[in-house]
Formats: sequence, C-alpha cells, structure tokens
Amino acid sequence: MKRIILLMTVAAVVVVGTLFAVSVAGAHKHPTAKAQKHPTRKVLIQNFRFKPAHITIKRGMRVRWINKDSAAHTATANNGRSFDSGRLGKGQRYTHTFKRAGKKPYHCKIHPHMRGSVVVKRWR
Ligand SMILES: [Cu+2]
Repeated sequence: MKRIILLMTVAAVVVVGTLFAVSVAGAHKHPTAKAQKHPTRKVLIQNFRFKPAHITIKRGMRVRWINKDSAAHTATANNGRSFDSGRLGKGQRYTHTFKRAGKKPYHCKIHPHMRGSVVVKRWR
C-alpha cells in the first residue's frame, strides 16, 4: 500500500515537473529517486506479532521494526549476532541494514513464541 502511494507520488511529481519544465528549467529533478534505491521496509510489532512476520528484501535494504504494543519486545536474530534491537518500549523503533544475502530468522527475546524472518536476496 505504501509502495503504491509512493509510486503515485512519484508519478504526480513527474507530471507536475513536466508541466512546469519551461518555467522552472534547470530545477527539474527527481528527489525521490535516491530514496527509492535503498528503501526501508517496515515491520510493525503489534498484538505480540511481527507484521508481516516474513519479508523478502534486496541486499543493502533496511528493515525498521516499530513496537506498537504497550509491552516491550525485541527483534533478535536467532543466531544471536546478526542483529538485536534490544528492549523496545512502546513506540520505539530499531533499524538494521542487511548487507549479506540469506535467510535471517529472528524472535522476540521476551516472548520467544514471537517469530519472524527476513530473506535477503542478492538481486531483485
Ligand atoms: Cu515480545
């Protein structure tokens, strides 16, 4: 959904930019192009679940976990070293950049039944 809104925004920027290209010659740029190259995927922590629990991203992308619960949670790699958010209170967030391809299962240290995974692909 976010992606569609972003694409629509980009389309709108391009259309508006084209319409005003004559009057603002030289200032016609695509400010969102850079941001799109390494987008951030959001994973909400809500009702003692990771939402979505399983995501696939490209290498170099970031994942941002946001705790929407009143209870504290963590996003901790099962291998114990790839990434660990530490204790996230209500509204707190943690961002990690995934530089290596592979499947990265993770869990919440406080509630071990909470599980998720990030699959990092080399290419699209
Ligand atoms: Cu938890």
